[in-house]
Amino acid sequence: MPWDNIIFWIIFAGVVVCIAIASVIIWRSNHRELGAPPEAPEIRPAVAETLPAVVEPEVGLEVPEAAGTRMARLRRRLAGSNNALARGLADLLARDRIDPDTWDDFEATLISSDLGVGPTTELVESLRSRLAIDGVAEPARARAVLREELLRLVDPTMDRSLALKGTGGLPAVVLMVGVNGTGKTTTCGKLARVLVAEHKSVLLGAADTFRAAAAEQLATWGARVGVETVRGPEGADPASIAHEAVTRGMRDGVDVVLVDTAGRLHTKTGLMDELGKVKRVIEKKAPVSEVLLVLDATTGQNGLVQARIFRDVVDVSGIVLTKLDGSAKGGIVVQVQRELGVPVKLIGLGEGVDDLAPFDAAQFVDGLLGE
Ligand SMILES: Nc1nc2c(ncn2[C@@H]2O[C@H](COP(=O)(O)OP(=O)(O)OP(=O)(O)O)[C@@H](O)[C@H]2O)c(=O)[nH]1
Ligand SMILES: [Mg+2]
Repeated sequence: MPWDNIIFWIIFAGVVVCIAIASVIIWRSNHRELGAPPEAPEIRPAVAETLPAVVEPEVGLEVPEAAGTRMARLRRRLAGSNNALARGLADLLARDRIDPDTWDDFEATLISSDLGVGPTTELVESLRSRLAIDGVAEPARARAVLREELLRLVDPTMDRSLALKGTGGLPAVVLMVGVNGTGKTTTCGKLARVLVAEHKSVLLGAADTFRAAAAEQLATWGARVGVETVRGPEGADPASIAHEAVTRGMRDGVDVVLVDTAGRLHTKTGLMDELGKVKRVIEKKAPVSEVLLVLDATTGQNGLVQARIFRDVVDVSGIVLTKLDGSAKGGIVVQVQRELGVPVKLIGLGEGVDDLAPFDAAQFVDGLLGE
């Protein structure tokens, strides 16, 4: 009996062990088929090493949109934003015969787009005489005539290049001026981005010391494009911040110093004097290459009054016309250029980082004509 029992238990134990071993083997092979990694610690460091390279672009500097696609997008937006004017032009072009009422409507459309009474009268008169001679039976011909006349008003002969080469090894200094909320700080940021993309070294100067948030806003733009910002405490003398920025720019050998200033009403003589002082103080260190007056395209005629006073105080060298994306008043380009004798050099077509474009007369007119 004992021997029988012992043999039985030995066989039983053997069977149990075999079943257990077989189970483990089957479980492990199934587990591998499901894709769970076997113990392979050597793979983990490799994965860990590649991780930051993948994440880096998300936290790194932004890469500007390619110039071609940017211009195409901005042209579309410009065409869309000048709907009223484009519709008026299309309406005119669609007719076989233009009666006096149509001319009146067309004139009203041009004036409401802020082209101004003088340029509107000029345009209508030259169109009337040219179309009377040529006839409007051929819409493509009428369109070409209209394009020519509009282009002449916008004046493609003006030099719209930005002076961004400093003289005698000094940085170029750009001073951004204008009334409140026109888009000065945003334009500084967008312009810095364009310049960085062109491999220029840039320094920002926060000479808007009215609000602490103003310097913060500029510094945030700077951080986005990898550019340093010189800033001072709230209430500091804006001229001394501008001076400090240019001094630092000279010391560091940067190509361009962009100086943002506080928005100020052109009617406040104290603030306008302060702006004059900012410019004079900078000029003790380096010539100011560009004084850009930032005008909001949606403010219409009031922009012209501002423009005259700013021109007298700081000798404006170029206009930046912002918010053209939300405005059917593209005609202001013509008026402001005539009024000041200064070209529109840049246009803002949105709040996005890439929504700044050099002004191009032909593209602008094609935008108006809805091309
Ligand atoms: N739609 C549109 N909005 C713009 C454009 N440019 C600037 N803005 C917006 O206008 C507002 C004012 O812009 P800022 O750059 O702060 O204007 P600012 O002239 O520096 O203002 P102050 O410093 O207060 O005088 C912001 O909300 C900008 O996003 C543009 O071209 N199109
Ligand atoms: Mg500002």
